[in-house]
Amino acid sequence: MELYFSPLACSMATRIALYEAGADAKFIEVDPKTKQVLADGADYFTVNPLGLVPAIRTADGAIVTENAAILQHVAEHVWNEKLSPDEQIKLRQWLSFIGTEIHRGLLAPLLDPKIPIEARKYLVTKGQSRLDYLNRYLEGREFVLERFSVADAYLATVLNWTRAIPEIDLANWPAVKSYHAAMKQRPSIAKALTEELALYQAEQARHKAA
Ligand SMILES: N[C@@H](CCC(=O)N[C@@H](CS)C(=O)NCC(=O)O)C(=O)O
Repeated sequence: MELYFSPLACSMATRIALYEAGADAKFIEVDPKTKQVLADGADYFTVNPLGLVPAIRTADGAIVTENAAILQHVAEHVWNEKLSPDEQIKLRQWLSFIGTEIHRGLLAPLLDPKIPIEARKYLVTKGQSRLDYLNRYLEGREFVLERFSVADAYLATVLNWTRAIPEIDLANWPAVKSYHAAMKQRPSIAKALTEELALYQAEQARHKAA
């Protein structure tokens, strides 16, 4: 399998999921500004016409985009996970919640330096109810489902961005904060974070020099 990623982006969730399985994978870095594959300058729009990471090339050569689809593919075909119908529904529900309410609906726009101040205020206010809901759900839980799943890989990845968003202080949501702290100790997540942080710093230096 090949994973197209950018450092510390949501694509890190798939890296974590692949590390969890000890899977053989090729990681292909995409520069988020130029949309070129770093190694050879290839045009990433030919892989994903939206220019968004992640994308994977499966063992059969198919390109799959969208976090929720990719993560479920990895769970089914790389982890060979057999979920009960109830667990499957829960997994889909949580992947959708993380993807729409937390990732795209709240944190990603707050990381965009071009967001107008009024939109920023609006999102921070609206986001409280999503984080309150997540906090209530995570109280007394170790994982999103009953055991570690690709939903944890995704949630841990996006919560990591709160470090760069002053208005979203996880201390206000203690269950979310302790969940995230525990996730960061998990070997697959710690390894992904360390590696991608170094790549992110290199990316920033490259952009500065350009
Ligand atoms: N709906 C997409 C969203 C993916 C996404 O937001 N990717 C971000 C990185 S976290 C990205 O590539 N942003 C670059 C851009 O917006 O041009 C999914 O779930 O995969």
